[in-house]
Amino acid sequence: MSKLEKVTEAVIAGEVEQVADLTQEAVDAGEEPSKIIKEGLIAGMDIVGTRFKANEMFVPEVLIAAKTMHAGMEVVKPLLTEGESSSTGTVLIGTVEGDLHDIGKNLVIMMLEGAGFEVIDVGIDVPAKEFIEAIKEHKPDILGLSALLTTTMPAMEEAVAAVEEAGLKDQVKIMVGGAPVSKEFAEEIGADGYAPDGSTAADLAKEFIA
Ligand code: B1M
Repeated sequence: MSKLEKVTEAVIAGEVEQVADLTQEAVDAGEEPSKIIKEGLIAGMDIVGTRFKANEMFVPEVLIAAKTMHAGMEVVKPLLTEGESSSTGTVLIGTVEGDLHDIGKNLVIMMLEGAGFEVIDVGIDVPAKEFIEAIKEHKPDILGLSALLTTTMPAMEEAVAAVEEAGLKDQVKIMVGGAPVSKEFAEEIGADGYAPDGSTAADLAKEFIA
């Protein structure tokens, strides 16, 4: 089994203590941090997602796997940001109202930070008015909205509409993402862009700033 496969297996098995050592071993072996994230840690969470869907894994195991993935991320995260001397721009990001999922959002944050962005994380279950208050306070270049449930996609639309109503649309670019979200939906609700994953989100954020 390769070092990255061991990382993947540790995430699936919820080996919180082991994952940090295995991730460090992959780092020491010269694996690229982004490759460790994508082909080790995220790969594990992808399998967990598939098994959860097939009722082969259940909520407590999924939560432990997520915690395990985070423990591995803690090892790689400082390496991602290494060498980035100045901030590329500021992204304010949160999961929309009614939605408690944050694993994907946190991955997007890591990729954004890795690309040199300063990230303000406003958390989960964030109502539109809180996004507006936070935009006024922090004046980010980009607003990132995450939704993992089809039932919370309307809240994403409400957040975009609230930005327009508050007259802030010229000040921030809006990027949306999350499993049920699509490019078409992003266009429909008036967002400036859609990213299917963390690395695309970082690329899109760079395009917005350029
Ligand atoms: Co929930 N859940 N969940 N869940 N959960 C899903 C999303 C689901 C698809 C599972 C299923 O039934 N097959 C389903 C949604 C169905 C739907 O709406 N179509 C679902 C459901 C139904 C629910 C509950 C309603 C279950 C219940 O209670 N009956 C409940 C809802 C709670 C709520 O939010 N109000 C619920 C609860 C939970 C847990 C708390 C147990 C846990 C969340 C823990 C946490 O986040 N802290 C959980 C989890 C873990 C999942 C699955 C298994 C995994 C999600 C995940 O973390 N994926 C998920 C099934 C699945 O995805 N296969 C599922 C890994 C992550 C890396 O991917 O989040 O997609 P993802 O993020 C990606 C991209 O989407 C993208 O980049 C990320 C990195 O590559 N991305 C962005 C995300 N945000 C972005 C923002 C961007 C750009 C890209 O720009 C700003």
